[in-house]
Amino acid sequence: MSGYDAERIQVLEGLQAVRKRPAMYIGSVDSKGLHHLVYEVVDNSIDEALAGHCDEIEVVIHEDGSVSVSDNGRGIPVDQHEKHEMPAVTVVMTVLHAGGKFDSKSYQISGGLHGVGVSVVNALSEWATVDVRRGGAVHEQRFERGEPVTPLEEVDDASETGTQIRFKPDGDIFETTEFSFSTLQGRLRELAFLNKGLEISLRDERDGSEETFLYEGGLREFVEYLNENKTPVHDDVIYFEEERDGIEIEVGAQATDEPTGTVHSFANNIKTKEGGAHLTGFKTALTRVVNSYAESEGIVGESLKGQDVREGLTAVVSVMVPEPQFEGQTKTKLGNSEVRGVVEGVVNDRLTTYFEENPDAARAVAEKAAEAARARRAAKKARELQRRKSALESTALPGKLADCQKQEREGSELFIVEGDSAGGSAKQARKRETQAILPLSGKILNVEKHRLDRVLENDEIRSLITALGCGVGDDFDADEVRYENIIIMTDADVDGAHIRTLLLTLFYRHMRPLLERGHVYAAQPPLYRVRCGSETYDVMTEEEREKVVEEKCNGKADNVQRFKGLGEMTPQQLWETTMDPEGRVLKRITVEDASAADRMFSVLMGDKVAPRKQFIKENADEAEWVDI
Ligand code: 0RA
Repeated sequence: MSGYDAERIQVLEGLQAVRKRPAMYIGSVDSKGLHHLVYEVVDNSIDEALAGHCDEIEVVIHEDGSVSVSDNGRGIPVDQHEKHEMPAVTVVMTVLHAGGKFDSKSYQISGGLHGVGVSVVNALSEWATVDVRRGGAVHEQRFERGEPVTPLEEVDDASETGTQIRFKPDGDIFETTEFSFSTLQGRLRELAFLNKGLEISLRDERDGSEETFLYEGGLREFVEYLNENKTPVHDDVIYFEEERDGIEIEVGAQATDEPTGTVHSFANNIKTKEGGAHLTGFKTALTRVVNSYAESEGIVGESLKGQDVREGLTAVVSVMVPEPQFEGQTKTKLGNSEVRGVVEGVVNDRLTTYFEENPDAARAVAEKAAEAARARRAAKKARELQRRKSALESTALPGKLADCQKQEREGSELFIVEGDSAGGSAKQARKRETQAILPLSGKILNVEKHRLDRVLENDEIRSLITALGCGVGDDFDADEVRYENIIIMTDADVDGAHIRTLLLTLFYRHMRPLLERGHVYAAQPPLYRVRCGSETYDVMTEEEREKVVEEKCNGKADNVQRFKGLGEMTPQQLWETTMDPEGRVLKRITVEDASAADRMFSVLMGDKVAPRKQFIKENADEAEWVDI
């Protein structure tokens, strides 16, 4: 087999692979994928423009459904390619990954689905042609489904240089082959903003519509365009560009009176929807520079957050990075970590200078941010107020509460029960007239063990506050409490200890008068039930159990049952041992008990690790539920 035949087989295999799995190369075969074909070809001309050899690109939608992309660059080389034994332009048109991805041009566009190469477009086209104006002649070649059907031929004389690639997408591959003027218009306009001085025109021969984009002002004009229907709070767009450490950075920004703002970011002409290193660097520097300006001018007392500074701001950040790494779900997040610091440094320096030279813009941006900060704080206050108010005023009792029939406080009791299963038993066991049951889900409390103000946001705890009816914190009024006895009924295990500590801390910090007036109790469910003949004895501790067996059963009980938890008791047992006012044992919780719980809570939930470890060592039993 000659080298030529081997080469031909390789090319055919490559084209077949693309046609077999087109989505792997262009993302999809819907309208989005279809338009990607155009962007792929345009990207090659933009590369030629970035190299400084091209300033005009023309895109035409033809009547036959094909699209052509022409540029006035140097023209793709037409001389024989040594390795591939065919003209270089034929290599670019037919060999996968040739002419882009793997050679290291200064700013290759190889993010996401871009940069797969013109050969992929060719493979997915019913037909394609390339015309290279170079060396005084027009060189032309035609392809069908990616395969050359003519040799590269000189078809005319040419005085200028340039490349035109025209292709008709294959209807066997694409769901739709109809190009949209407005879709192409949007991306081409964006590319013209991003590449200042580059003229990009779009013509639709189906209806004669036409538009040309050329922006000498780059991102300055992009921001003006974005703010066209908004009200800027300063006249000029903040603008600068700089190359540092091999990275080109261009920024345009202008504050408006809008309630929201947007920072658009791009890397190597690709819109980085997921942001990345360049966006982070920009935001950090922006926040810092506006803060230091506001401070030096006495504009704010408190510091401005990033969100304050960006409120109403329209900004575009564009970077050109030699070897961009695109990450994230949609490969639209710039991963190159070195870019962050470079962008931050450039924006720091240039924005500081800009503010010194343009005090009107600086003042407008800083005052707008200060205004945003004031509004943010006021909104937060209002939310907090509303939250407290609704916690206090909410008259609807929580759905999980099984209230008692008695309306008066005197003689009524609320059992706060750990877990829905024990709650269910308690609801069956209770004396409806005077006893109310509120089950608390242990799991929910366990995940909320961080800060007490967060605990107050917990739905279970809010239910409790509503059931008690006496408010919390500043709104607390002990006279409003709906029950005479508040009985915490938890298991004698780690989770029970956690919930008890949390509840006692809540009472201690936010409803202390309830403790002072003696309203709060802990139920004392027994650990063992000892049977001896017709007698049963419920006991709280192992010592007690031994004593009962020794003294009441003459050393030998008929049966000893260990209660593992409240949920394991029958409603009858729960009533007899824990809830029946005649037989139960309650422990009244004093302020001192609750204060101990509060201290434990503080030590265990606080930021300091050393006292926490010490405390856990000393109180291994009670503190078992804490992660260190
Ligand atoms: C490689 C080398 C040279 C030009 C190009 C690529 C080129 C590719 C495309 C694709 C679309 N338009 C293009 N324009 C140029 C030129 C090398 C030289 O002349 O020295």
